Amino acid sequence: MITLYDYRPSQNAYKVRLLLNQLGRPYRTEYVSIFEGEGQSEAYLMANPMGAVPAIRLEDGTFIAESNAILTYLAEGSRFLPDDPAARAKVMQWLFFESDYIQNGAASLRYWALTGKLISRGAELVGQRTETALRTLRVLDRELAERPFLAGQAYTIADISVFAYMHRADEAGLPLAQYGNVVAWIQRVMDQPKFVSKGLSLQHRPAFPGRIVSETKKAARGGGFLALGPVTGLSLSGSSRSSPPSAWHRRTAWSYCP
Ligand SMILES: N[C@@H](CCC(=O)N[C@@H](CS)C(=O)NCC(=O)O)C(=O)O
Repeated sequence: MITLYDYRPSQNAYKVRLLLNQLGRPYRTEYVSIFEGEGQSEAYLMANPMGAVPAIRLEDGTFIAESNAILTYLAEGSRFLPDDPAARAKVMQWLFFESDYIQNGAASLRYWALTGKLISRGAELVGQRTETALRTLRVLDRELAERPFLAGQAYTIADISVFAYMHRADEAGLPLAQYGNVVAWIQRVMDQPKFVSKGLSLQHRPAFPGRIVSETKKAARGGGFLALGPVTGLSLSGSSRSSPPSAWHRRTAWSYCP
C-alpha cells in the first residue's frame, strides 16, 4: 500500500488526498511535523530532498516528492491524465503553471495572511506576490471562459492541482468572487464524483489513528490553522521523533505554504 507523508493544513498534500480518493486507492498516512523541524530529519529527506510535504512511498520503497509529480504518477492510466501526447502536455502546462505562478502567488500570500506574517514580509514583496496572484486569476478566468476544465472538456489532475489553492484565494485576501468563470469552475470541480473537501477517504488508513483525533481537538481549541502543531510520528527507519526546529528551518519555513 502507498504511504502518503502528509500535514493536514497543507493544500499541496490535499491535492494528493483528493486524487487518491477519486481513484478509490487505499493508502496509509504518516504525518510530518514540518514546523517542528521533522521535515529536515535525515530520514525524511530521503522521502523529499526539500523536507516538505507531500511525498509518497511506493510499495517497493521508491519515494516521490513534489505534489504535481505525485499527481502525475498516481493518475497514470486513469481518466485523470490523458495518454495522447498533446492532451497530456496541456495537463502538464497547467501543472507547471501551478507550481510556478500559484505557489509563488496566491499560495504564499495565503500562508502569510493565515500565519500573521504578511506585515513582516515588506510591501514590495507582498506587492509582487499580489500582482502574480491577480495575474493568475485573470488568466484562469479568461481560459475558463473557453472550456469547462483547464486542459479541455474533461476533469484532470490539472484541475485538482490548480483548485487546491485557488478555491481558497479569498483567504489570501484576493477578490475571488470577482472572477465568475473561476467561481463556476470551482463549483464544477466540487461536483465531481468522490470529491472531498479535506481529502480523507473511507479507504484511508492513518498509520496513527489517534493522532487525527488529537489534531482535530487542537484545531478546535486553537481556532484552526495555526493551532495545528506536531502530530506526527515519522517511522522511516532510523528516524527519531520530533526534534526541535533547526536554525535552518526557523530561517526558511516562512517561505513555504501550507
Ligand atoms: N513545490 C512543492 C511545495 C511543497 C511545500 O511547500 N510544502 C509545504 C507545505 S504546503 C511544506 O512542507 N513546507 C515546509 C518546508 O518546506 O519546510 C510541492 O508542490 O509539493
